[in-house]
Amino acid sequence: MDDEDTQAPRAQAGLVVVANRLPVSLERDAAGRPHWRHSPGGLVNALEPFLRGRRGVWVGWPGTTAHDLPALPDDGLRLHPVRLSADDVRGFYEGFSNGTLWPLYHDVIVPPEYHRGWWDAYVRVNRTFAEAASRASGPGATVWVQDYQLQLVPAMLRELRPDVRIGFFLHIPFPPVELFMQLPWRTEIVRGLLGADLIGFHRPGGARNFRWLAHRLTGLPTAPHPASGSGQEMVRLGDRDVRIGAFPISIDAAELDRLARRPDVQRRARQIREELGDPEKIILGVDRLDYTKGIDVRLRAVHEMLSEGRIRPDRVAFVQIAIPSRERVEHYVRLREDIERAVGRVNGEFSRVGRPVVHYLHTSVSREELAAFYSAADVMLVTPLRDGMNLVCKEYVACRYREDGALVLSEFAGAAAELTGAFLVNPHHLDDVENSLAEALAQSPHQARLRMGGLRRQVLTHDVEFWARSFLAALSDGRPGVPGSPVADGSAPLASDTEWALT
Ligand code: GDG
Repeated sequence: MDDEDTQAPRAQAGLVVVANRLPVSLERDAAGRPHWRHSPGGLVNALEPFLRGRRGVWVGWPGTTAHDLPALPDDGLRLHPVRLSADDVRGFYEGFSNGTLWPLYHDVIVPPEYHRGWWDAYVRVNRTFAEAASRASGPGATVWVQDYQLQLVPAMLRELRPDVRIGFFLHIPFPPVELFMQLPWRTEIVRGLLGADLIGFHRPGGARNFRWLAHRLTGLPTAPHPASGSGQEMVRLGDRDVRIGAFPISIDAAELDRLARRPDVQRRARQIREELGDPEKIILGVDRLDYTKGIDVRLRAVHEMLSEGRIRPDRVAFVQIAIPSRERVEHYVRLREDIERAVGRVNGEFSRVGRPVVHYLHTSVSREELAAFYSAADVMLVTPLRDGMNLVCKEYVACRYREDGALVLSEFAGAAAELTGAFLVNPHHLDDVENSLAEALAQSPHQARLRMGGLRRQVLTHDVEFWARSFLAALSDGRPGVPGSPVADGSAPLASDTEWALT
């Protein structure tokens, strides 16, 4: 792959997905020779049929700044790489995306940093992505831009290519109005997004916050979308309407259900239980090692329950899989130290030789191994302080084909709105987490079946294909988005709904 690859006008496509990362990563064999490996994920699985069917292209960064890379795989899904320099990665990715936007959009759990240099890199790299998307798009193509790293791409692309249809989906929460207003470049971001024809969020609250901000920051009029019952709203931009709606993402539930039923996966699940010393109950956490995920909350709850004798170290094992993430960003380095100290503390106080209470794996595991862990776990503990959706909880449910097991889920995950049969907890309220965990550990098989049966009906019928299809249908011909996700739902009023002066 040489520089020309990123510049050449390749075959143009009718459907173009633009995401920060391509769905491949670079690996090296024993001799150090580089090769590409597909990184399968829900998004790729969901979009692949649409992309293949329409000779689609995926535009994204290959995840390395190295030169002289091997040719990208071409197995029907065409990949269009965007080249980034080490400076771009520092300013755009580690800086503005993960040091400014990520914490700002996740309730400022850590303070966001505002640096002009990071913003400049964000603008520059968004332009590079917009240009690449423009080159990849055939006349009148549909372009679907993904996530917070690329919020300026819709407007930049529209300027280059007024003929294409542009959709944007935000995978993380859209913040409350007061928090978004901190951002020195708030108007630029809103204008960048308004370049799209359809802007999708996980939750109606995010859509509502955005609509309100778009009006306040640009003075543009807003109105409910005329398609009755769609729950969508519009911002009117002269001769063009931008639609705003909620499209809760999901997983390839049938694929995971099948995987979990495989005899080798079930065998591995039994083996995991044996390897853990055959405890009565296995509690599981699976997350990217991120401060939004509330891994510390779980460890505090488990520690306190052990101290109070509410759970017994010889009867319960807690497995935390923490996937390495953003390891060059300072807050993540500190988080890892804090979590590892907390794990050490619990084990130091409560473990016996050869029998730790907390089994902490700082690694990623294969899809099969993950399904085996989900199958082995009696209780899945998902306690983010804020999460756009959270797919892990849906994956656990998809794997519980026997309708057993229990899900303890934070109210602050987007998924809580759908998974109402979970033990819903406020992760800021330690007693609440502990009481729910105790209840989940003690529930009868009958109660488990009732709860899990309901959760499975939701997850198996609202899968990632449903999500992609709903979004693309709304983008292409104006049909309503996801039923049952109206912007004006009955949820508690947000700060944006209150009297709030803009100075
Ligand atoms: C963002 C938003 C939103 C994890 N460990 C392993 C592994 N995983 C996979 C899980 C799951 C995915 O990673 C994590 O997805 P989440 O949704 O839980 O969290 P984020 O990465 O923060 O995702 C989030 C999502 O975007 C989609 O819109 O739901 O709110 O923050 O699929 O299975 N996969 C494998 N090995 C691991 O060790 N194979």
